[in-house]
Amino acid sequence: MKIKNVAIAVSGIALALSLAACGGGSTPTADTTTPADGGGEAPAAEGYNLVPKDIDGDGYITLGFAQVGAESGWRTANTQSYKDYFVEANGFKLIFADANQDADKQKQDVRDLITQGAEVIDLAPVTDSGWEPILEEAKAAGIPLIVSDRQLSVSEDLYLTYFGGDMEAEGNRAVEWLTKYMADNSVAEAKIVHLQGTIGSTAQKGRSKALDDAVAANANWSLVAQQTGEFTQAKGQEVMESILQQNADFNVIYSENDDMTYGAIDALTAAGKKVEDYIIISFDGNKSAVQMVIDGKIDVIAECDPLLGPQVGDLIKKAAAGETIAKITYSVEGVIDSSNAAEKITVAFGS
Ligand code: GZL
Repeated sequence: MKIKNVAIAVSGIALALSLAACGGGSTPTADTTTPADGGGEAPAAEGYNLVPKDIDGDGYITLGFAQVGAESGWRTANTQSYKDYFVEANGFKLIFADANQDADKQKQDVRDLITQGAEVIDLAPVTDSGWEPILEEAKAAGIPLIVSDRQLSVSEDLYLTYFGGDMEAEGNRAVEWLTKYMADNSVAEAKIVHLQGTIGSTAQKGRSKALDDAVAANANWSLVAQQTGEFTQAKGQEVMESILQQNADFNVIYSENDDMTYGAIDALTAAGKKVEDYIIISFDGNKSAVQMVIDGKIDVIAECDPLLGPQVGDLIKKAAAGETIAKITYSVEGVIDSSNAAEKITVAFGS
């Protein structure tokens, strides 16, 4: 039995939470590495000398956006931030490609963007493997490529810059929150159901590594179940239903995005369980999920900012103007729990 009420009673839990803005299109921090010089004589980055420019002279830079899909509230907000920002009023045109969460289709999407006249490509990769040949083709075609949202394990001379969340850091914030919650509330054991995101995405890899490392380091933590819910509500519900049918004994749910969390909560409710009896950890920070923190259903959300469009646009403009841009820029993110949810819901993204 979770002792959340006691936690509220002894309220004094003052988590040193990052009050960093998230979801409000916050400008990137200085949390960057390997400065890259865009334009001019200097290469845009070590071994990478392509910078965005108006190749066809129509007065606009055409961005080809290779998007993951439409699997979650985060993705919907992410796509909208690009469609809102990359417009002629801001000096851009947009060609949009939706991979429908299909990694192979996405590789063809990038090839198509090259032939369709993209002058810079933004790739949000479904998964992080097998990209080198495609990135080589974009480079050979003289089209600068930006990686956003999820990182790639490729040589830095194959892309201009990365902008998005640091997924392992997000996972570590969630794990640190759970560690403190257990200590402050005398929770003896963490028996964990782990709902993973799309296997092979760096969002899943980073968030899963943080939990796997913590389970290995804490004798009183154990994984009761670990399965992908593919970042969707329907699959998250299906996985939780099957776990409940096995009468598994657990007290913690570590769910790698809000949509799978919604599905898991639906499954618990349908099975007659009291949601408040479980310590529920989620990722992203959709408005509905933040409301569930206020309502006492979700205990903590590790933030992940989807509103990347304006910030990527800013990096493109800087590189096009020959300014130095960092090779990697991570979003400013923190955690949302009962201590700051009322404030965070005022800037939360989505519905
Ligand atoms: C994270 C992003 C993840 C979100 C999910 O940057 O790639 O994919 O956490 C989304 O909601 O589906």
